[in-house]
Amino acid sequence: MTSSRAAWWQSAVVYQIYPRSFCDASGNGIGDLAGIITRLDYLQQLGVDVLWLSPMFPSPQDDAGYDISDYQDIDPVFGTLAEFDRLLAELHRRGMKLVLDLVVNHTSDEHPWFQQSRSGRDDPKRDWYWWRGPRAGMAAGAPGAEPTNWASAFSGSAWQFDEASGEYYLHLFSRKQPDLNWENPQVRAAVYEMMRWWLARGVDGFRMDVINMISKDLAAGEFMHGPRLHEFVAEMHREALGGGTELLSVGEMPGVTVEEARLFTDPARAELDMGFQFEHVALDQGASKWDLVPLDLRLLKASLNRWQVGLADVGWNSLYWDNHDQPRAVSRFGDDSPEHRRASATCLATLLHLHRGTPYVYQGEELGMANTQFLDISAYRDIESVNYYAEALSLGMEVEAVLHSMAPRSRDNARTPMQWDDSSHAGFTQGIPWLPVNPNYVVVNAAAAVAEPGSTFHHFRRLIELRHELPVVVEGRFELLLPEHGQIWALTRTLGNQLLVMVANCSSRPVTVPAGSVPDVAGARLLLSTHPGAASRDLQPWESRIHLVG
Ligand code: TEU
Repeated sequence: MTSSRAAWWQSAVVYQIYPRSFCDASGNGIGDLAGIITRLDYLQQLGVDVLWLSPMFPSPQDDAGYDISDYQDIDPVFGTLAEFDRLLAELHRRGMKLVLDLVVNHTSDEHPWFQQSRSGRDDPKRDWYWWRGPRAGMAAGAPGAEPTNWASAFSGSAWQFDEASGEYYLHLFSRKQPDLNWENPQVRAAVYEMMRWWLARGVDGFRMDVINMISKDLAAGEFMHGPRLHEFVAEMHREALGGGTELLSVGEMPGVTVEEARLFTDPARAELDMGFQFEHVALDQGASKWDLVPLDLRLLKASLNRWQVGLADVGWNSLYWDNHDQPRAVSRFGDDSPEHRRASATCLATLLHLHRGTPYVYQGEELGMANTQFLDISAYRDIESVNYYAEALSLGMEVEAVLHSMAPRSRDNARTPMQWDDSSHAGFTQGIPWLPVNPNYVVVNAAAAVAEPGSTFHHFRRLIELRHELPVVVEGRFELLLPEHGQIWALTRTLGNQLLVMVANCSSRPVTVPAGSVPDVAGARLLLSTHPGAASRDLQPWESRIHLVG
């Protein structure tokens, strides 16, 4: 129960399903909606409130479904609209909600809108996308004649030359993902109409893909946070979200600052409920995600603290380690060795879920699923990785060095099939999985975790219960303790006369909490711990404890 002040999604936990890799009922090796339906009791047992479904719309799958060719249907590989309706009904029957992935910064180049736009300079839909001629004084199609020097997130130029018209179209991601021109009111109206169509079908909100890219300023060289961004998002809220206060809207915003996030999530501005920021998932990289940099725990603590302080009085945080774009948290921020995998996965969950904001659990995170093994480039499927490999080799980098930097960062780490049990292919499919299952499935799987009371699964379940039971977890004022400690992550949450104290050893070495550095919890109620002996100041590797005082 939470006080009436808190919106329902502030005490909710969201579970992200990447449908391609969750559960395959058809036996074709690709996850599907029917497979998801068979696993809803598992999710209900975990206790999550909302399902965020990554795109299941018709798509050529150039970017694993984030290249949509029809916003109002289901790709046959995932099922049918009737199966979608059944999934939605089964979720609602269990008191759970469904949030769709809204990818409207761009469409697939196979979407009819783009097919028309590309058909000729005079087509009425030409201006639904960003078309520009060559740079002044250069021949169309000549090297370096692209309208701007923008690079695609998936390597190469962000401009694709179209021979037929002698113009270029913008694609911040793959060349099969042309950017929609949100300056055009017809584009915005079509998006809002589509959103209302899904809301009328009963969905409960949207996760908005790269929503901070929809306003661009080519003259200023800006493709993020353009001059009309808040205008567009506020208009979207009015036209497609303002209807129900029960709806959840979360915007994915690479590069967003705390100041910007305050504007987006200030309820008085009626824009978004919350946003995904990327500061903490960029601390272990240099010039690019492939430039590996050791992670200093103090920087990670300071980053999450900056967002806690920044949104303490207005707005709301999303809390995440993992999603379909990020490597597995236990491998990246924890220790995925057989000795420490479970404890570190549990420790990371404890400290994340005790921050102020809405936690997001990515499929398999509740099991401590880890990064997989890539032996060579043929093991990769993700366009971002495959394109990077080709680009790096074309620049003369050594194959071994490129594969070394790819293995821990590739998005494919998050896209290996969900590990259900220790049967073949981890019970994900009766066919051949589209991406091999992590070989550790024989030990790391849902069946074993659910059966074992002290498993990571049951720890996540207990963390979710605490959020549902204690307003101090949802609303309590956050304070980071021991900011400079290189192993201990300690924090308090305060609400009225209740003080919640969490300490965690974020290392694979024992550590002792410095005397007097955290509130005395002698006689306090131990809410959750991962190791016996929660009274001493000694913490075992990856040990976490939560006490409630008062
Ligand atoms: O991701 C946007 C984004 O910033 C990612 O490209 C991220 O920076 C990168 O994957 C880190 O490796 C969204 C979707 O989540 C992603 O799956 C899509 O590929 C992308 O937009 C284009 O739709």
